[in-house]
Amino acid sequence: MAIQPDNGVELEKSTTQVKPPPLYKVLLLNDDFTPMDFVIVVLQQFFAMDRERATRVMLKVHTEGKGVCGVFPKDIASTKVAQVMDFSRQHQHPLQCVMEES
Ligand code: TYC
Repeated sequence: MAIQPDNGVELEKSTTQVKPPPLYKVLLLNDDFTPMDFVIVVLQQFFAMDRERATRVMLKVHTEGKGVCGVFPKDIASTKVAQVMDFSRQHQHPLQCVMEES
């Protein structure tokens, strides 16, 4: 199938399939030292969760070892990871935040 622009040039329509950009899960990892209330604040502040949802996610991480905070395009996921890691370091907590392709 060809497209005919008004300048007379014929353009071949591309048949290349473009995939949607990959999405990344942002996860929190459990540790023995970060206070539960601090994790709840992180989830509220950086992932826009209300206190109830943040508490549920925090408890999932606490009991299962890890939990998903959200799913984002790569650049947003990596910004979230950096923000959470900086914030945790500033407060001298060892909280770990990682991303993985989903
Ligand atoms: N396990 C921590 C505690 O008992 C709480 C905690 C939850 C730490 C989630 C990190 O990602 C985390 N204080």
